[in-house]
Amino acid sequence: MSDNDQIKHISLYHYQSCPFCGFTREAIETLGLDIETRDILLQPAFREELVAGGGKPQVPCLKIETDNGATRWLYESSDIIHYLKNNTVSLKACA
Ligand SMILES: N[C@@H](CCC(=O)N[C@@H](CS)C(=O)NCC(=O)O)C(=O)O
Repeated sequence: MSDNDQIKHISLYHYQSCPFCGFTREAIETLGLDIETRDILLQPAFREELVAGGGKPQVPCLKIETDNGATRWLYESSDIIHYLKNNTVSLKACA
């Protein structure tokens, strides 16, 4: 997957008390992005998806699905925020 691929859907795997998740949610809000959040403590099925797809239960993790059927699991809050700042013009929430 390249950063130029068209984004079809993005979801953030997280939980409320995780500080790194908090930084990431704040960045999403500041950027005005409309992104689905999936709490892995409230919904064990989300934790299973994260481990099966991403390989480990670490949060935050961004699941990026593209129009060509590719899926990328992006860990590390700083990498996630960098990605969102540079690749998400099409996800801006309507005012
Ligand atoms: N360097 C990572 C740290 C993330 C991290 O430590 N997350 C904790 C929760 S606050 C976690 O998921 N721990 C469980 C694990 O790593 O398996 C980041 O900035 O995203």
